[in-house]
Amino acid sequence: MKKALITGVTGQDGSYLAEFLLTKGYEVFGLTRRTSTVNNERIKHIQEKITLVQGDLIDQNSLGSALVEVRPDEVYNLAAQSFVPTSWNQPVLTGEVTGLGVVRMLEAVRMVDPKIKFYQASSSEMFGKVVESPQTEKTRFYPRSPYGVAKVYGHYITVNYRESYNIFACSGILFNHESPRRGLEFVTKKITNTVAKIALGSQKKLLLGNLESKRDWGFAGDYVEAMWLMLQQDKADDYVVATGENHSVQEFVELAFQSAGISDWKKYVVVDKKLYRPAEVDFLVGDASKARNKLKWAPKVSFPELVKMMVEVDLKKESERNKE
Ligand code: NAP
Ligand code: G4F
Repeated sequence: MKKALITGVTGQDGSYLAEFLLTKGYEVFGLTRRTSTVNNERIKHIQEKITLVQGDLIDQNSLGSALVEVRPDEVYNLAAQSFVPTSWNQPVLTGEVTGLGVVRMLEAVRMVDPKIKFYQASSSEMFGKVVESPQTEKTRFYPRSPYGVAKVYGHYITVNYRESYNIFACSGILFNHESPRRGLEFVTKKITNTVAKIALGSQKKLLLGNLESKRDWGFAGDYVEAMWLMLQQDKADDYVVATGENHSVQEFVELAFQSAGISDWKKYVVVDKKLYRPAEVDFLVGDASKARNKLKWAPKVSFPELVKMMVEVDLKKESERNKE
């Protein structure tokens, strides 16, 4: 039985990856940090099947201890301060966790067992103000936020540990991926959650920032399979994971309202300039040909299916809440 340690197991991707690895017969361990209230909402349905180990990406010793305790075959480093706007408010924390956290985990791997396979959750935010479209593994990075800058460090230190120490370390450059488990502050979940409230009469307006920016949105459940496939190859490498399609925030809004049976979305949406970012990433679209050819990976859930899935779950949750 293979063992995997997932950092960020309480997050959106961590929860889908843990489920996926269980179906593959893995013994799954998740690294969690101490919090004053329990924060296991996304993994409570599988909590009896996985083992939680305490640790924090800011604390080097806790990472080494976790590896000594678990002795994993594979480490998936998904933990991060992952919300872009927060990275302007807390740039140093973001650098510590999202950037230096990666080298702390890699150092722990190098010290405890350099044969451990390592996956780093890199991001399309590294492309930022894109220099070409679509973006591939070879596209030059131009990050636009402290988060993007920290992810560039995480990416290159992963490549460097592969080249310096021959560690099987892969960087997955994932474009935006969403799901009903997405954090409430991200635009997709904010939209579907508010649309559900508007449809059921408990909220009147949806406040948003830039409606024109475009993203290549996929389904998180599809993307975790690509993470695993990277670590099953003969050679460690870096891969773009994306759908190859992009849509504006406004298109997401329109479809979400439609999915809830509301045709006149403009009546409800208010643009608030305070939600604009100091530097925006206007346009992202990925070319995942390498992942398609080498990993035989392809996304399964389409953009309209994703929006519909998120709205339906939020409508159900909201109507249950209203009954309480
Ligand atoms: P998420 O839902 O925000 O989850 C982040 C996870 O990191 C949570 O489990 C969080 O724990 C944990 N964490 C934060 N700080 C930590 C620390 N100091 N020590 C240990 N754990 C810590 O993010 P996600 O959407 O699942 O994304 C997973 C990874 O992929 C992140 O690295 C993100 O930057 C990257 N990524 C995401 C996307 C996307 O579209 N979702 C695209 C590209 C890359 P708590 O629950 O305790 O807060
Ligand atoms: O949903 P977002 O906050 O995601 P963003 O910034 O693209 O970052 C996400 O994807 C990255 C991959 O490219 C990950 F690495 C990162 O961890 C995270 O998961 O914003 C998407 C777009 C932006 O252009 C933003 O300006 O939506 C626009 N937007 C418009 N109104 C809004 C809002 N974003 C948020 N969060 N809230 C708004 O009200």
